[in-house]
Amino acid sequence: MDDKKTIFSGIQPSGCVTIGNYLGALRSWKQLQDEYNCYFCVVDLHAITVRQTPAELRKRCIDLYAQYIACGLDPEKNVMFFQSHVPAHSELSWLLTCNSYMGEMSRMTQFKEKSKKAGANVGLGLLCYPVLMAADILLYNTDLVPVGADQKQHLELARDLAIRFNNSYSETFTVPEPYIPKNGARIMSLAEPTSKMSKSAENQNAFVSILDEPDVVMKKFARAVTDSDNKIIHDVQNKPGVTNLIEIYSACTGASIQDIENQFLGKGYGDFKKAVGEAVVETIRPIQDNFKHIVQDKAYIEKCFTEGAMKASYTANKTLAKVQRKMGLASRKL
Ligand code: AQP
Repeated sequence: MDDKKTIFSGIQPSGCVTIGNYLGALRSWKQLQDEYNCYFCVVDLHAITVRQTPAELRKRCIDLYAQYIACGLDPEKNVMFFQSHVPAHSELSWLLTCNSYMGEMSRMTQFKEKSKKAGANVGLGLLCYPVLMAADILLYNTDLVPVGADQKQHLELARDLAIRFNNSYSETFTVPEPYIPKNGARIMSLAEPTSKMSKSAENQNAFVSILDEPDVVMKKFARAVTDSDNKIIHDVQNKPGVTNLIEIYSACTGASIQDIENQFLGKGYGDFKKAVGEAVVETIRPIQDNFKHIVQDKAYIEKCFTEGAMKASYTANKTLAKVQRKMGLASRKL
């Protein structure tokens, strides 16, 4: 193997990729693929921590894989696969679960938030999900994990589990570091701009998917929640809606915040929302064109994810065997 560092990242097939996932994650992954050994996974086992409709999930998994390719990730350069096709993820997850504590799991902010929404019957998967995420990362001797602010706590847990295991059973895992992309934006909901944009939001106007038609994109931006003072100024505390639109515009056009404020000085929200919508439409247009072609070629997608799973399994099984041996399980002879 070469001396490139290893990166692991993934997206849940819990909906169509949003401009949040794209501008915050996928776009920067594309820039990493020449410099690093990258594992890009469709984390389907994470999506089932909340109940899914099977036929819809199956379609979303394939579509998400095609969206990875459409966004510029190259299956030849990267190892791209479905998490459930590499059983070592589930197996290592159990071994790590046996080295995890209830206290640390129930303290996770995302668990607290998602379990509130789940009501009386909180699924165990929601609690254990960060251990599965740790397994995803640790199987590949990952050096760096590109994460948004929302995932930092889970990465910290992966680091803790790696260090705990290394201390208990001798040096085994690489302890991963967070990778903060240079131009990674955090995109907020268009309906509730103090919460992040999520692909599984119930309100369809809260997010823009990378496959939304131009007229849908324009309508969603026209309806985006702002405020009443009609000034295009970046102010997270007092003007979260307008600030979010400025950041989206900046992420799509490359213009600085200062330049955007100057450009729209004296203009109203109507003009600005139209400009943001148009910038987003132009950003996602080439992805949509690519997607339309790729998604039709089922045989190509299948070949890519099968080869990806084979490559991933090779490294993952080596790590898993090491962990099983160190924990005292009898060597597998098949
Ligand atoms: N709004 C966002 N802004 C910037 N980055 C974001 N990411 C997600 N939302 C934003 C980044 O996308 C990657 C994959 O996320 P994920 O699908 O694994 O889970 P998530 O973070 O929970 O994304 P969603 O869209 O909010 O999914 P649901 O609705 O299922 O919970 C991560 O790198 C994340 O930081």
